[in-house]
Amino acid sequence: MKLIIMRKQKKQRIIPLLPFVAISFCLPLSIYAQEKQAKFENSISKPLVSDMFTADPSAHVFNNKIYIYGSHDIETSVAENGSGDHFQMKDYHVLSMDSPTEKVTDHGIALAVENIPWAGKQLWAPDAAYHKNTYYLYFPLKDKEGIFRIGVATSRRPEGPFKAEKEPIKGSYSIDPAVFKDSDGSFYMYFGGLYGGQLQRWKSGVFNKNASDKADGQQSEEPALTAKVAKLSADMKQLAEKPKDVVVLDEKGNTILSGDHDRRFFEGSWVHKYNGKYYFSYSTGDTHKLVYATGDSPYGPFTYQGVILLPVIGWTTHHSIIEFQNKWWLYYHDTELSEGKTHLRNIKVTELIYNKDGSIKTIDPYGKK
Ligand code: FUB
Repeated sequence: MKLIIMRKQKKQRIIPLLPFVAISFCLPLSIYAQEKQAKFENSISKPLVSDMFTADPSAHVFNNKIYIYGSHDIETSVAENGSGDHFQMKDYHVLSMDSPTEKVTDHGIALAVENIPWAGKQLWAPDAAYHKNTYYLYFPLKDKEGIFRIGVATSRRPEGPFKAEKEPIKGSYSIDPAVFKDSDGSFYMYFGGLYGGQLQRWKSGVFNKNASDKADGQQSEEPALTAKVAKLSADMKQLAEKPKDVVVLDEKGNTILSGDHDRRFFEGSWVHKYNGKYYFSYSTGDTHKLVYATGDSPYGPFTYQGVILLPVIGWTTHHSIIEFQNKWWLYYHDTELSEGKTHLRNIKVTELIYNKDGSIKTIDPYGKK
């Protein structure tokens, strides 16, 4: 009898506990959702475009207007993985603004994957440049073998439409081209990205199709794999030299190591010049920061300085920096419109402020008071 009562009590104790167990499994999720919502409410800026998903904004000032060359994110049935296979973008739209605070004009499709003769799939973060009456759109795309290459397309107008060259840029690989025009008129292309961006597969100089996408392919004490830089040819359609490493040093002059995920290069290069110094900025990928390093030459070496933008909600972070009417602006993205879907992002803009010593004030994307 005693035994039966005890069993009954145990059962009763378990049954009332069930809802609490269920709630506590759901709780972390709903707390996370609430935290996310609260962060978005505290956003320092709102999505610039809300009728489509946009990302990876490369902003430029052409003819006194701001033109934004970025990714056009889309829904996909491809599952999310560490190689970024769910980023299945198929075209680019060029956007323009009369000033960073005014409304955005969407100029429609500027280039689509079906119009690129060498295309496989996945149009990732592009950039653009202007030289001698022609606008150049540089874009990463997997070729028919699934290897990321960088292509170039041209137009007489900043908003396109752009016509792609028949072949990718010779000797190009990996992702995220960023083209910088120096004060002497030379153009440099920076590129590269880890994991799905395939940079670690090129470690030996040739593509290693068996290397893993999920790791840097490096020991943590080795110098980190880093972005590449090469001067562009006079016709803007080729690399004029073999790409060199963009070396980032720490405060003691040592190369940043592969294990230093808070500071090592991951993807999303951008270069701008301020008071005669070259600023190389990039995403740290799996630690989700935008950081920068400064140097005295477009080739570097660059010395790590600090964080420009704290992590946004979403996995990727990607930016550009421009000067417009004597103020500096940071274009970036987060996932406010899709409430956190990593591959459905929206571009934003906020002012970038320098301290007197040329350092950049760190921005908290959700730091609205
Ligand atoms: O948009 C696809 C990829 O995500 C870009 O190429 C990376 O920079 C990251 O933002």
